[in-house]
Amino acid sequence: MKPAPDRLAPLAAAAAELLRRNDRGGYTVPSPKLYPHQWAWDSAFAAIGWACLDPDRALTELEILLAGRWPDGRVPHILFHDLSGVYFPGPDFWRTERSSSITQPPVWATALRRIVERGADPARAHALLDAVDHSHRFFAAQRDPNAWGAVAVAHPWESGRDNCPAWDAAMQAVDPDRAPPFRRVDTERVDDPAERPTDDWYRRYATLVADIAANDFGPGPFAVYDPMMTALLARSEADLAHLARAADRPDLAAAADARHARLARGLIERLWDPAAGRFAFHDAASDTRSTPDVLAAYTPLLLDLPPAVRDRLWAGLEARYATPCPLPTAAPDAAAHQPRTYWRGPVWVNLAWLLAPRLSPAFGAAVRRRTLETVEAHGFREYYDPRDGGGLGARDFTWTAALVLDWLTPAGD
Ligand code: 2M8
Repeated sequence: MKPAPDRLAPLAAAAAELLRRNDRGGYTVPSPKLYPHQWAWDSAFAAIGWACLDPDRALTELEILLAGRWPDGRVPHILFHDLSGVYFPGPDFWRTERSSSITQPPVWATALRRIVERGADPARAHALLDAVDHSHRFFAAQRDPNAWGAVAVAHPWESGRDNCPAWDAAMQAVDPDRAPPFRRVDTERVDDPAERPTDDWYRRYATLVADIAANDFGPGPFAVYDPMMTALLARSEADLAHLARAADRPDLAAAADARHARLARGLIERLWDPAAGRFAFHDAASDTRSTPDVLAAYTPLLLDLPPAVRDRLWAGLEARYATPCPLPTAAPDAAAHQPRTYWRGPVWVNLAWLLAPRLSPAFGAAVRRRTLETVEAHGFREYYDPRDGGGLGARDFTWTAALVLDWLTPAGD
């Protein structure tokens, strides 16, 4: 590995040390205190960090993750390998053996491609392609009620953006009083409980978990088309196709290419909103479209979009998301914006990492530089205040460290 630029070498070393500390013998916990299990997209980002240190260890992370998938292909968003870790909701609440019953943004093909680029054993990586393909097929089968060629999430947790303003209206339709009894533990594990979703939202989350179990683990009443989930799956399909070609698996590559094309079309035909200049969300249950000004609405930038669409998204982000610490998860001038509350405003390093290479070159470089400065100044936090970069949520947060390490580790060595 080539050394990181000098000034940031201590940051890279600290990131590597944190990954090792959060390693539980093959999988990495997002944060020892708040999230003591294996989360799906966190694990994929962790693997990207591991690839800078030990590509074989990175593959192990994804092997363990994909081995946890259900017979229908879903990769559970949480795998509970060690039942001693205190977390709500645990397997009893999900009514499962050792996992949650929903999935998460499918970024494992994107991680796998990166790991292979970092020198992982191609044969071992290619052995995962059928599992990845299986996990991708789950989305068209169970998360596209209108057959639009897009992804509708069945629970806010499935999106990874638990209390994003995009879910506000659909969550109002969920009855908090039907929630089975439970006790939260998350609010005891952060400095300020106001940084977490409200108790009212937790009751609605819990109702949905019970509804999904009651529907034999098919989707419950919540079904909101999400441009970000759709874009991440489309991007993953492209990455799977790339890997399948390298593995000389033309059938797998053709299937992933076809799904990629369908998702890219679905995004433009169903969710692009020219009046707003960003992508829309669509509540399939109430047949209602909305265009909240949230960062997720810009994430189809991960794909090769028509230039006119790309330019509108770039203009919107540069006008409204260039906060001192970019990119806030909701536009600061949006009514729903809360700069210190979780997915309603704070900055998350995984979104900066994903989007920086897809922005205009100058803005992308600024996002990367300022994100690194923030982490250097405030540590590996879960999220950051967009006004001054102040650290929020969990400490010792894995994906922040993993993706910083990726940024600081030159490719091709
Ligand atoms: C957060 O979500 C979990 C539920 O899945 C929680 O709040 O307890 C989200 O930020 C999610 O995106 C993330 O994967 C997870 C673990 O870091 O925490």
